[in-house]
Amino acid sequence: MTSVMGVLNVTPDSLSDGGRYLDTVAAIEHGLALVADGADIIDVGGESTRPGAARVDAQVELDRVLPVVAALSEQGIAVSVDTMRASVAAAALAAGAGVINDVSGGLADPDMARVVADAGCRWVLMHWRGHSEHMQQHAHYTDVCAEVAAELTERVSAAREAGVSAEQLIIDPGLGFAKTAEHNWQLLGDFSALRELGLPLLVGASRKAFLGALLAENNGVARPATQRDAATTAISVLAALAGAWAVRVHDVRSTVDALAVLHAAGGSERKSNAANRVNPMGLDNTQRGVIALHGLRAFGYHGVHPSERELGQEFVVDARLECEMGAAARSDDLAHTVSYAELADQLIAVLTGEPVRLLETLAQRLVTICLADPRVLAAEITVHKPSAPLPHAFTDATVTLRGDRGSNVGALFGDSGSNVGALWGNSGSNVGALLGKQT
Ligand code: PMM
Repeated sequence: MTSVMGVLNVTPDSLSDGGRYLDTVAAIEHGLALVADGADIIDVGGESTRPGAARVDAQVELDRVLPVVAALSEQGIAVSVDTMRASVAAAALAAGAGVINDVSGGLADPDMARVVADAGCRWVLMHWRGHSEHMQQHAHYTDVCAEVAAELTERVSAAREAGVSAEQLIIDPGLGFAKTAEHNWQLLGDFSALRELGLPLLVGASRKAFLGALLAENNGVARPATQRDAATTAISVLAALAGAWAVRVHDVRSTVDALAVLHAAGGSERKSNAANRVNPMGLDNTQRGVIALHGLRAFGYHGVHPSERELGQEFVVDARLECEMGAAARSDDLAHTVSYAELADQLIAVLTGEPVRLLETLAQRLVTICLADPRVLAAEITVHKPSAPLPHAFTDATVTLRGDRGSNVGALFGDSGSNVGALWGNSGSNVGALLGKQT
């Protein structure tokens, strides 16, 4: 299920809640209220990023966010901090935050990648083209979906080069940041280019100006920010159907309610465009099945011993995928199911790729690959290392790891390990498709 990130702006000037929670006590109370409403994580920000906003001093930002981060974290609440500054991120992490939500995608502060790499925390890389004062000057694209995906790919590469692992990263298209309303709708209509990055997706549409414009009065007056929650909730549902990892919203309760309905109706387990085409309502037409691959073999260099790193050895993988396969069963079309040939290629690429020390880590990477397809509801991987360097007679050494689709606070902080890739589809499911557009 898609997680809900509640917005807590400790600022005087944010778009819809500026000034309401500038006082520390009021901010903490609001954070607790968002949790009571069902938020999975609270995103605490101390610097407004509304279009045209000027920057604040690092110390001012710190003074605003730190007591709130500390108070909420102390109560066991999952906290992210919305900051572009490495110094603020480091202090917030020390105060208990578990996620850095960096709207600049690491561009604003060259030290951010090091802080994140050292902490091993999750890092939201949002698409960004410059500070709020001037960002709308950069809202020029030929193909906004392709360009946003390409620029985020660069940010992901830079993060990886700085020592941040893929498991730490989350991407965000940055709706409203150097984007016109039309750009935002195009991005929401087609996530396929972003999906190619293979990372969890955060969507932040809440109360943004493009919704005010959509809902404007006949005389052109935009709908006020605080009256855009129903439209925001509709986007959150569409984002969840498209496989988003989380939505960032002000009105947590209505979002949680809407996602509960989606879940009860089976929508959060049916993100496949293909499945929806076969049965657009799709509420009672699912069939679960198992796809398995046994004895997939490849030569790799994983292991703790230097000799294993140097000489390599054979690894064998068994994969068992629990899948939604009603659409394929009805249509007899390979496009409607998980291709085990393609899956095998992807698993082999991991086996023969970057060496890791532990079979557990290897198994986790393989589970993540399996769960990247939205039709896979659960995946179990067994990795065999029959030639492990043991001074005894033995036939096999294995590790088995299972990952279930779904997200929770543990998953947000990466400690369940298996859900990172799970929230992305790779079968072409997207909002445009859900709205019946050709993509
Ligand atoms: N939008 C705002 C602030 N932080 N972070 C992420 N990751 N994604 C967003 O879309 C985003 C963000 C601006 O909205 P606000 O002023 O209402 O908080």
